[in-house]
Amino acid sequence: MTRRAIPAYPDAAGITNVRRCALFSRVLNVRSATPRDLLALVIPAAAAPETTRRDRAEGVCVRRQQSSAGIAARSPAAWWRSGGTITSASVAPGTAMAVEVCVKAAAGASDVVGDCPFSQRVLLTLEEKKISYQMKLIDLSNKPQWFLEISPEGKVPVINFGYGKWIPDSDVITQLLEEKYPEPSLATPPELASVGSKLFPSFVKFLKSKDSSDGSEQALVDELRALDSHLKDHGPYVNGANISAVDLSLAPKLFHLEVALGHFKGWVIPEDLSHVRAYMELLFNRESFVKTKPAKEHLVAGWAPKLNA
Ligand SMILES: N[C@@H](CCC(=O)N[C@@H](CS)C(=O)NCC(=O)O)C(=O)O
Repeated sequence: MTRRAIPAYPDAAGITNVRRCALFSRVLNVRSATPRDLLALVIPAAAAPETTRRDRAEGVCVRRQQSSAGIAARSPAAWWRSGGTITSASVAPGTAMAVEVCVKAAAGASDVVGDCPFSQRVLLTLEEKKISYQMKLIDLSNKPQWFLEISPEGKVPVINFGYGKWIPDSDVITQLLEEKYPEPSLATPPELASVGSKLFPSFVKFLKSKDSSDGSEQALVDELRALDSHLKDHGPYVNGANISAVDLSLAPKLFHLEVALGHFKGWVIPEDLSHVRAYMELLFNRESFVKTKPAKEHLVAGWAPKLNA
């Protein structure tokens, strides 16, 4: 099928082409609307009522140009080739637009989630806020062209709130989720937002280290000890009784730390760091975590090539 851009045309409703494509894509559950998709969506109402049953079910109203020749008399393809245009599209009030999120697929198993802590952080936030979403798994070793178009840096996670614009970066995404879906609140007080922020780089340095005297193990233990001490005074979560955004950022990283260091170095978190250990157990047993975590073997497979790089 040849893909063709939706033609520019005057739009009384002032809806941009980007938004219109997003609407069609949403209705059709496809990445981007194609001529055929549009025809399938727009034309079925042979008697030319302006909305199709599917449009109405989805709360999307598509209006066709009432062209001189009369759409009903033409085949959809002929209509499109002759430059048939869609004059406006709008979303009915109250229509919930689907949230779509692209996350990393497991290496060698493109139908399950992979080992990206940033992707899992976003999934955790969606789960904890009980936002329904469509997950798209991206094989980062073989990125599809459509993915590179929506994520030019080729990175996951990226999210789309239903209006066609794809937004990258887990920091930005989780902040937007908090703004758009304030309940339940996952806001972390600013003074606690950086608790544990050096854990991940310290873990990666130690994991990759081939020199046992380079201090990387001690640096990691120091970071864990600082977190332990914070949790001892303020726990069980970083902000006390309730989970918040900073915990959802730390949870996947601590999971990577535990699984990867256990596998590659036979290393475990020192026993005296009991608050960190209890914290991890609490996080890893949450329904949201169980639902979004990568399998241990995929996590290990994801790290293996990086250790020999
Ligand atoms: N700062 C970004 C980091 C995202 C990131 O580095 N994602 C990795 C996967 S975990 C990625 O997409 N890498 C591209 C690649 O491997 O080709 C965020 O927080 O979302």
